[in-house]
Parts: sequence; C-alpha cells; structure tokens
Amino acid sequence: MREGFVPWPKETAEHYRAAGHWRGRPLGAYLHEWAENYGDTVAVVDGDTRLTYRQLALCADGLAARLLDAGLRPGDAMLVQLPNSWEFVTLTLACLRAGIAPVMALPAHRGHELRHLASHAEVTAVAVPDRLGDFDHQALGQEVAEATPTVRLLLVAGETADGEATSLRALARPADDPTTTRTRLDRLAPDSGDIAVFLLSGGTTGLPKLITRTHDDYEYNARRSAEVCGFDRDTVYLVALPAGHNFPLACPGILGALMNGGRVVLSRTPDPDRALPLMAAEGVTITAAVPAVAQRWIDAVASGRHPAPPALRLLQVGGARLAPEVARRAEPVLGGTLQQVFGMAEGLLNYTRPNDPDDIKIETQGRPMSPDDEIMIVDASDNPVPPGAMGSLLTRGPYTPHGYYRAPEHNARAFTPDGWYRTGDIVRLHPSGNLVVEGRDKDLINRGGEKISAEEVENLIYRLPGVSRVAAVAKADPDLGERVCAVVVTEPGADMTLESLRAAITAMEVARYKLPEHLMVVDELPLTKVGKIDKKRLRELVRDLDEPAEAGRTPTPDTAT
Ligand code: OOB
Repeated sequence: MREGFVPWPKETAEHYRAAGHWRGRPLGAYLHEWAENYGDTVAVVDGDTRLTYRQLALCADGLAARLLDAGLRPGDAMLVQLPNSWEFVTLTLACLRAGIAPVMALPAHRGHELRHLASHAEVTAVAVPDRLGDFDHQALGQEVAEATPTVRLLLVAGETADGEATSLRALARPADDPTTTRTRLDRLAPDSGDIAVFLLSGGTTGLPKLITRTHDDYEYNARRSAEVCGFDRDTVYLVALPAGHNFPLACPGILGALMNGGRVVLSRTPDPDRALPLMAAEGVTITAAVPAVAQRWIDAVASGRHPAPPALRLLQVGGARLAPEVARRAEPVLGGTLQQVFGMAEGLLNYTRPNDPDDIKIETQGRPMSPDDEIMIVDASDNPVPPGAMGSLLTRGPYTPHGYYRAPEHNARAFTPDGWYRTGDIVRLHPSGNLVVEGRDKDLINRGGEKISAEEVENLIYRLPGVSRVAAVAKADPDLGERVCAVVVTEPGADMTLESLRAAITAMEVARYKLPEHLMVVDELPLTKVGKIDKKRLRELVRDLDEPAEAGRTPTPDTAT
C-alpha cells in the first residue's frame, strides 16, 4: 500500500466486510463478469463509436497490458485529463485492471493544477487529449511530463501524438492473445484494499487535496448508488458533467451503469443544444446535472427550443444548492423523477429516493445511502445539536476515507481524532429524516458546482505586485449560485482592474473557472474580534456590487474546456 494512505480502523473494516459492503474484489475483476453477462450489448456510446461489453473488456485488457509493457507497474498512479469520451472509460477500466490509480483531473485544469497533482501523486504517466476547443492539451501534457521526474509515459488521445508521446488509441485495442493477457492481468490484480482512484477534493486549502478511494469502497459507492437509483439493463445513462468527477463517475454514474448492463452515453458538454438532442436520439433514461445545468435544460424545454427528453426517468441534481423554485419545475417540464443528491468526493452520498413525496424531493437534499453511514450534526464545540437545529455535518462510513492522501497536517483539522470527516457543510435534519443543506463553514466558493478554494485564489493574487491584502469571497449570483469576488487592498499608487487581475492570473496557467469575476478595491479589510478577515461581513459588502462588464465574465460551466 502506498505511503500516505490513511486506512479505516481494522475493526471498522471488518464490519464493512462482514456486512457485505466490501466484497474483497478489485474493480477491474468485474470487467470480464460484465462481458460474460452482457456480451454483445452496447456498453459505451461516444458519437459514432459504439463499444459492446465484450469489446470494452478486450480493449481495456489490451490497453492495461500495453501500459505494463511500457514500464508502468501495479501501484503506480496516472494523471488523467480527458474529456467525456470512450477513451476516458477504456483508460479508467484499464487502469483499474492493472492496479494503476488514475488521478482524476478536470479538462478545465491547466499547468498550475496539473503540475501539482502530478508531483503530489508521483505519477508515472500522464494522459491528455490532443486539443480541446482552441487549447493545446498535448503541449501542456508535455510540459507537465517534463516537470515531473517520475513520469515515464505521455499518452495522447486524439488524432495525433507528437514527439515522444504515445497514441492512446493505438494502445486501446484488443491484445494479440486475449486469453493469455487476461490470465496475466488476473495474476497481477491489485488488492481490493488498494487505491483504485484518486479524486480531487473541492478544497479549502492552497492546492487541491487528493482523496484516495479503494477498490472495496468505490465498488460499494457505485453498487449501492445504483440500487438506490434503480439502475438495470434498461438504463441509458448520459455523462454530461466531467466524467472524472465523482458524481458522473460512480454516483451511480458510469460504473453504476456498467455494473448493471446499462449503456453509457458520453456528451462532451452539458450545453442544452447538444445534450438534449443526444438524450432524445439515444433514449437516455438517467442523467446527472448540477443545478445551473438543470436550469438551462429546463429553460430550453420550457421555451420550446427543444422537446423534453422522451425517455427520461430520473434526473439527478446535486453539487450545489438547488433552489426549490427550480426543483419544482424539473418534473413537469423535463419529465421523469427529480432526485436531489448531496454528495462529496470525500465519500458520503445523500439521495432523495425516487418514490419520496414531492415536498421531500423539492425541499431536502436526501438521506445517506448506506445503513452504515454515520452522521452527526454538531455545534462549534463538536457537541450534537438538538434534533432539527442547524449545525456542522460530520460523517464516517464504508465509503468515506479517514484522511486525505499525504496530508497529515490538514487531516488533523479536517477529521476528528476518531475519524469523523468534517464536511464543512451546515445542515439540519428535516423531520422526515432527510438533510437540508443550509450553508457551509468551509472557505470555498461553489460556482455552479465547481468548487474553488478561497485560499488558493488569495495565494495567487498575493503573488502580484502592488497587492497589500486580499480576500476571495462568494458573490451571490442568479445563474450559478455564486461567483468569485476578489476584495483587494492595493499598495499606494498601485492600480488594479478586473481585466488586469484576470490577465495576471491567467498567465499563471490557472483553470479559468477560478478567475475572479468581480473585483472590489478597498482601503482595508474588515476584521473579526479575534483579528481574522471577516468574510461574512465581506460577503454582505460585495452583495450589492454592480454586475461586471460582459468581457470579464467566464461562461457558465461547459465541460468542453
Ligand atoms: C459533489 O462533490 P464535490 O466534492 O465536488 O463537492 C462536495 C461539496 C459538499 O460538501 C457541499 O458543500 C456541496 O459540494 N454540495 C451541495 C450539494 N451537493 C454537494 N450543496 C448543496 N446541495 C447539494 N445537493 O458536489 C458531489 C459528489 C457526488 C455526488 C453529487 C455531488
């Protein structure tokens, strides 16, 4: 096991095994079982590319073997930054099969994020697309590979692989001898307690933390989610959010659909003009959206621009607060059942159930999926609040790890000594037993489901000349819920505009969604009684700031770039 992984306590782990949550098999071992059960059924649809279960298993095995032939070893990690594509699915399964843990970067990430992730996980390989939109990911992948001494292999998905890069498509085909390859991979299979994937934390710290998810816990995550959501062979699941995010990957997402013989349809973007026609054409029955995306789909159908997706049975919405007014329109406009999902890459998943009464589906964010999820709502001294009162949510459970990867100092704050994860969310228990998310006490900005660490943005701005003090806070926004506002005290004579600030941060190769969309230059920052920056007061101050010029705005989340 990799150093830096924080295991569950022994007795707790035994309980999860005895309860049948953890099955003791690595995720890759299921691949051939699926192929045997569902053989010629289509598993993955990406544009004109359709892969049956059998083809998927053969391609993933072939790719896994070639990764090992190229010098990667079980126990390695690979930085994966791919768009929603058949290559993403095949590579993820190949990694699971070979015991190589993918680090799930988002297509929006740039050098600043990728270099950190690659070096922190000591990845031996990097996988990028050739280009997305007008951005050259291959060149970025090359830079990251060069900057990371452990990297031995650069994989490029797309038409061309330049220089030392290897074409992913060339490797992702069946092995010459599939039977021997299968036996070889079975023999090398990882332990089910090993790290299956590294997910990215929304983050409240300077740089994103890595979350280790084991084969045992992640298989349960997807399997139990699929039970709750009623996935079966008729499920056609649309991946509209970035596939490397926990929600579309395993809640129940791609893995949940594949486990049940369903079909995974990939869309490069959640844009209604692309996603809604695709849903109609492929008979999509289930999909997951963040509230801002759900709202755009609702508007596109309500305005008559697109018909409602005809086969939609379940619309999952989560990642950020869903306004009850939007929730109320979802079922009548789009059809199907609305499901609210309050989840986190760190583990705990809350779902409203498809047969819950309307008021529960509209007003609450659901209840834990596992009988062994433990939740506690506490006050500032970690004492439980009375039932129904607001407090901070703590949790433990069979798919919530007890620590971030290689982060002992942060773990001491983010987890209690007896292993409860401090979610940073302020919730209350609804009389029905469901949770209602009321706010948060962690310092991040939730831009329509995209999580931005305030500290990370502040650190970037502190690097600029002429900055004396800075605070990044959420400014309430009708479309996205929140956008980043930078509040800056400049040094005498220094000049700063939103445009100059955004240009300077862009030059640091930072993901675009983190760029401030509002700027307030002030003489001093308000402080609390103990001398900390008073962010609550700042949020009130920025609430009434004018809308910025169009030029300064970043488009609504669109996973293409
Ligand atoms: C999902 O995961 P992350 O890791 O990107 O973000 C987790 C955080 C939560 O701690 C909470 O602050 C917020 O996102 N959040 C919600 C929410 N769902 C997540 N806030 C209000 N209402 C909701 N329904 O966002 C995620 C992971 C798996 C499934 C769904 C969402």
